[in-house]
Amino acid sequence: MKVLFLNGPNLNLLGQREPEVYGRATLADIEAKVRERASELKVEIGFRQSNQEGELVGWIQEAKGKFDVIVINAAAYTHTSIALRDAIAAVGVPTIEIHLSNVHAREEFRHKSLIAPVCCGQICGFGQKSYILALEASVDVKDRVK
Ligand code: CA2
Repeated sequence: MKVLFLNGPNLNLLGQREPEVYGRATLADIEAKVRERASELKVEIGFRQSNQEGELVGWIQEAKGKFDVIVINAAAYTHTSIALRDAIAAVGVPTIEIHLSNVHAREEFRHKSLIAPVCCGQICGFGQKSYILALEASVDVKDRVK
């Protein structure tokens, strides 16, 4: 089984600023934790980050036939991107939306996710554990037909 983790804009800055919101772990630290748990679960992992919406769209399209599940922290594009939503809907790969912070307890503009309706579910508010919870959930959603 193969799971593709996609990370959106500014997540490459994790660990450097706003530790009270996003924690002190860097994205590389999170990737290492995900890989550790994935090897216990015997899951293969792809782990990528981009600040470009189009690059994320490309990776979602390429995931078809190569990955069983996509886990995406689309960061700010969660709240703005019809392109990401359309790509997730088009490829039919079961997709889990994740966030480090509890977006529903923050500013109102973060309450709306354009990708949530085309995802299997959303995990938010658990810091880096959101990534591990999504990995564990991936095992259950992998055979879902979209
Ligand atoms: O909580 C999350 O994981 C978010 O996806 C993070 C996004 C935010 O726009 C979403 O509403 C919720 C922001 C990622 C930016 O990360 C930074 C990391 C360090 C310093 C500044 C920004």
